[in-house]
Amino acid sequence: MKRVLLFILPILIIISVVFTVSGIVQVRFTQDKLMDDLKRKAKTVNESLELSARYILVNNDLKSANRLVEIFQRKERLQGCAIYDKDGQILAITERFSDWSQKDKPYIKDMLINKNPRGELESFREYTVYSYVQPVLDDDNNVLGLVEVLYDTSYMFNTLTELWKKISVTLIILILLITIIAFLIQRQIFILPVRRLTQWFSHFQRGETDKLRPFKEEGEFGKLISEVEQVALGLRVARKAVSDEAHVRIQKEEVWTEAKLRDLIHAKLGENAFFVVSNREPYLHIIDENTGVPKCVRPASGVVTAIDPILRACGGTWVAHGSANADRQFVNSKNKLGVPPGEDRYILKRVWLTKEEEDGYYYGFSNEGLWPLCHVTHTRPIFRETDWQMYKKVNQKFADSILEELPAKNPFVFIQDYHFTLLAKMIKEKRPDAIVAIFWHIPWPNPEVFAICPYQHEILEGMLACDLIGFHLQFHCNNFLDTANRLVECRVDTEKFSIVRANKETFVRAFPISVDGYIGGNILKIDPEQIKKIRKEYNLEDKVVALGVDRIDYTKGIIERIMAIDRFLEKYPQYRNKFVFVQLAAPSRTHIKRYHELIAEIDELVEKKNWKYSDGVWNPIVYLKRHFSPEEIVPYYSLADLCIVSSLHDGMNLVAKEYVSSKNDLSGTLILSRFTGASRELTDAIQINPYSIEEFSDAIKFAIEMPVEEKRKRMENMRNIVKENNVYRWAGKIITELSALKKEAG
Ligand code: ADQ
Repeated sequence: MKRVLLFILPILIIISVVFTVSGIVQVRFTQDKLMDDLKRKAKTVNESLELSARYILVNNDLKSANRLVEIFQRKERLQGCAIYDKDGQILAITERFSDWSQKDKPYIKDMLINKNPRGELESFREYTVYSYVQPVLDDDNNVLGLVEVLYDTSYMFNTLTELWKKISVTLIILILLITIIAFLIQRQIFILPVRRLTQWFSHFQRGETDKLRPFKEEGEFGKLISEVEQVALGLRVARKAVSDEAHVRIQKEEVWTEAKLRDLIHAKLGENAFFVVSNREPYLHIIDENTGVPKCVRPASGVVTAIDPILRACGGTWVAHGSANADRQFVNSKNKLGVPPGEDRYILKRVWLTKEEEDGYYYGFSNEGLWPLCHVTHTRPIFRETDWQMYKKVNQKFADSILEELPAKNPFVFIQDYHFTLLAKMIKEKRPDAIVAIFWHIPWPNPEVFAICPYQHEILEGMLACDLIGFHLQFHCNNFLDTANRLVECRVDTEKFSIVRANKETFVRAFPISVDGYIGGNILKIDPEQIKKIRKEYNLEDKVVALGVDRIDYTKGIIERIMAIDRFLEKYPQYRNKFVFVQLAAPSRTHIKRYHELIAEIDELVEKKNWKYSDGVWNPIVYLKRHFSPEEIVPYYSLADLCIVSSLHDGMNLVAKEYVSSKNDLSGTLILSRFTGASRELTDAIQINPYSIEEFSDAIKFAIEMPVEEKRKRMENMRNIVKENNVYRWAGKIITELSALKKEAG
């Protein structure tokens, strides 16, 4: 539209200028012509009056003078006439024109002397009149008097106004016609072919290759189309080749690597990459408070830590909430961008939410309702009807955004977490052919606890639209099966570990998540200078360093950790001045009251304990409350003699696995809460009950004093487990399971 206007605007301006100029000329010409006519007519009338006037003036016949002016005023358009005597005094004048006698008329005096006729426009009352005056002479050429005729000129003004109107109407019609014709032409030669090309490309993108018809266009546009067709053909051939090669390679490789996962996805999912949906986006664009320049940040989130390497490996599209303040600056017209920035390994599609939507769906229902419901940490879940309505609305918004992207064949949608329990159903309603899986990153409670939720049926119904539901632990799978069995009408098959409801079978499986096991990988190129710098900055030289790395969340047991450290220093004073606990803590969900209170509670506790033990130089706790990039966290893992993970309840806990992965030199000890999913795999960690402060504080002493050989042995065992069960294996198992479902469905 804008482009058409840009094109036709100069044409319209030129036409309007030409029309206006020619209009002015035409009006001038008409005006002159009308004036000439009037002058001629006035002169003729005046001449015909002259004879009678001479008689009247010679005889000074006032009565005849009055009759004469009366007769003439009835003539067409003659407004009036007047007869003057030889002194310039009016003898007779048309009655409705009697005011004329009061008008100052200097030309009368002049005319009595110079005896020349005169025709001019004169203003009278609110009009303009044409006055033609002629002297009446006797035979000796002496002035007997004057005769003046007066014409109303308003008809001329009306005629010229009419003319302007006609010119303007013609101009408007012309402008309209040109605009309509320009639109029609541009639609025919530009919009329609571009629309066809866009549709053609969108079918190609969605893999609807049977709908692709070659189309012919002439000229430059035809050349463009032919180039696009060549690129598309090249892409299809390349995709097919990649998929075939992947099939071959996958048979050969044994250990799960990024490359093996990539091959598996290409081989199993065919031409179309897969779709991931989560609330948290893997890359945020945030305006730096100090510089005012936007920067890209990876959020502190277990889901992001796990899923990002998978999409980096295999490409695809990740749909997530665009929540950061500079996010809109970096997307294209379809709200997409290539990530990681500069590498463009996969597509991130951002979904925008209003403040109200984010408040109800994310802070409200997801994090004040479902999060505490699923974590047994004695924080009361809050369910508000308004939050639930927003949660449904946002699930629908995401469903619409995903449906727009789904290819014609083989769509695989992999949903992340408790924010999207209704999404599978919404997607399946429109695309029953799509294979949909959800991974539940947090624990699933027992049926009695879940039954608290007022929306339990809708949530279960929404989740049971999935083909596959994944949990970290078999224990959570069992809880889910029990919950479905008790709360909805369904058949639970304990052999196949599936749930059948309304003829739809949903498989439930445990897939313990992990990290990318960057054991020996690039990220671990640690700069010893960096470690030295940190030690110096926080006075860690010659100290035993314990580390905690968490989002600030009441499930992570940060308060219990500080209490245990306090007890440890109380019980074992020999460690005072020799032990420092460093806590990296990223504030999260800060709009929720409970989180707000927790942040204040931790601040106060750290302050109190440091005050209790500090000798002026040494502080037992270094509390670094901010977000760290993965590269910034690695040196801390590296220098820490022990890492403390004390979650009160945690689906898995990736910090434990990250710490183990980073310990290339087999140093370090892991203290791990029994209530984390990770504790099932990392049995060589020192396992604790974080609620038992006594046991916890003893575990710290035990970890420090453990013989080096035992530490190395335990670390080696844990590293082998994490190396083998890395996140590529996790994703590989899910993809294999999904593609088996696809075969069954197909
Ligand atoms: P989270 O509750 O987010 O994940 P977790 O698994 O511990 O918890 O992962 C946290 C991630 O954030 C880690 O990668 C860690 O390095 C990072 N992180 C922690 N503190 C940080 C800081 N201060 N700055 C920057 N990054 C920081 C949810 C579930 C878990 C489950 C994961 C994955 O609650 O149980 O393990 O999903 O499924």
